[in-house]
Amino acid sequence: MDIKNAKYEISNADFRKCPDTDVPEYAFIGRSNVGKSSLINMIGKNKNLAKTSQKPGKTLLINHFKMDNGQWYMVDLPGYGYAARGKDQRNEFGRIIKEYILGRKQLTCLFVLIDIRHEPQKIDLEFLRWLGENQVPFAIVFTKADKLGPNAGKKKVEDYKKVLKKEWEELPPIFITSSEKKSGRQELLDYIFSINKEIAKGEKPDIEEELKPEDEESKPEIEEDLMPETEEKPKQENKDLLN
Ligand SMILES: Nc1nc2c(ncn2[C@@H]2O[C@H](COP(=O)(O)OP(=O)(O)OP(=O)(O)O)[C@@H](O)[C@H]2O)c(=O)[nH]1
Ligand SMILES: [Mg+2]
Repeated sequence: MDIKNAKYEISNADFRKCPDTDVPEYAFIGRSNVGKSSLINMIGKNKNLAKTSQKPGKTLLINHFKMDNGQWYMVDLPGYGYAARGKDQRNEFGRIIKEYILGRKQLTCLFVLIDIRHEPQKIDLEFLRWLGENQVPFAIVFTKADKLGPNAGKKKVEDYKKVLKKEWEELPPIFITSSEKKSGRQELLDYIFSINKEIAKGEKPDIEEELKPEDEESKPEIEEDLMPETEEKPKQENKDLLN
């Protein structure tokens, strides 16, 4: 099964102003530059759907993309962990993201993107822990798989799982993708469509809502660490998206 269409709808800094819908919504998050916007473009089959950039810190707002004439939505979020940003901006972005994740009732699954080349990073592990503590359903998407050979990529993922297993009883769904090579797209879509189908049937989707880290003690300092940093103000930079 494939998408019928994908269309940019709106950008917001406040989740309360996001579209008033009652359909499932899938958001994409991860460190700045990990490839969130590129992945949305791959899924949407349109390289101009979401704005991408070689420089980190491109996406600064909550961007809604209407899928299949409004049957479901994809949401592009700002990245976290961009060390060049100042503390105030980190907190501001942290607030935008945190409020969206905890407050948006339509959010059905959060895809957390991780660059397949990197060793497990503290900021990502802490973010996953925070999701678990707040019972936010999520899946992990490894990006930029084309940068490694298939075997090296699989090994990286296995190593990552080992690290996760130290903390998590059960692992979330895991996907390996390359927006460059357009790989992993169908697996992601199958997952999304299977959840949409369950929701349409009125069933509670069987996703990782109950995932909880084993160690409840170490609370991540999400306010501080969650967000990217830039020299620029978080102004309505996505004006070019508002078309
Ligand atoms: N080789 C390769 N490059 C990729 C892939 N996905 C994204 N990139 C590149 O990585 C850079 C960042 O991509 P974006 O999609 O803008 O990343 P983002 O996570 O949305 O970044 P922010 O909005 O700044 O947080 C761009 O130069 C992309 O071309 C991929 O699968 N393979
Ligand atoms: Mg982006």
